[in-house]
Amino acid sequence: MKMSKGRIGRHLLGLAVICGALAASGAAFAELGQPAPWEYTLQGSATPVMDNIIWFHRVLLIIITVITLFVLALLVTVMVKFNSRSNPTPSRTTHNTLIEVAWTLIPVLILVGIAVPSFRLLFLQLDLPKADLTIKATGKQWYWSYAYPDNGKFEFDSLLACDEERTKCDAPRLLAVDNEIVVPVDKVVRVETIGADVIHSFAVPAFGIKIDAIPGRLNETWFKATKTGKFYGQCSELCGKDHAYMPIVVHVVTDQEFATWVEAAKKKFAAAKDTTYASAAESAAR
Ligand SMILES: [Cu+2]
Repeated sequence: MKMSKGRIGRHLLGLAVICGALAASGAAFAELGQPAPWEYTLQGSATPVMDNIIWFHRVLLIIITVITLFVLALLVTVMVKFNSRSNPTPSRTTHNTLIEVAWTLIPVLILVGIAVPSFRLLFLQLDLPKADLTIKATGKQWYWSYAYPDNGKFEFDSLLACDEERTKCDAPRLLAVDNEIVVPVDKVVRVETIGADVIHSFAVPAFGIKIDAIPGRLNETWFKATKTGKFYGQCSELCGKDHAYMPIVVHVVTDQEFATWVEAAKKKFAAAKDTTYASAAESAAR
């Protein structure tokens, strides 16, 4: 089958329009802070770190697309112009200094060009700014415990909630918890993570954070949520049979709402202290 150049062009244009429409609809249906059906891009951003991750991802995608198309064009040219039928007496050229220098130097320059924003992003993620509050997240088989050392030293367990009663629960499947992390908006939150039994991983896609919670070692990361709402994450290190059932929910609220929540939480979790899984395990170990 032979296709004219014009027809190929129209097909490619059609494909590009379909891809563009899919990308636009994917973004439109996605709700901030949670996964969406048929989503294939990154989750929307709610922190400066995630803004940077998305930017870097897009830049890399453009670079690798251009490189791939370039290599494809070279391959097609070789196949069409230099096959034995169209080029029966091949050239005996073995070296070309200019091309050899170019194919060494250009990839080096591309890699250096990628390294600069890559390191800038790494430093942004790993260089903790001065924190407004600290949360300690302890990964356990198979739930999370959170402590608020700066706000009254209360702690609580956060377990998967309302999975059997899907109809009563408006949270996304397998992502709701009974006790959510509550943090104020536009504040730098330091997250310390540790594992109580095996390695877990604390990850919230919309914040661009994912950090292992390792027994005997305190890890830390940070986020500054710039939007209010609920942001869902999951344990991201295979940690045993119920690994899929230990979600993370961060509820970002205003300063006022946070202060009110802290007061209520102090009372609620002080009363519940002896009945939490964390405390029960601790007293059992004593
Ligand atoms: Cu896990």
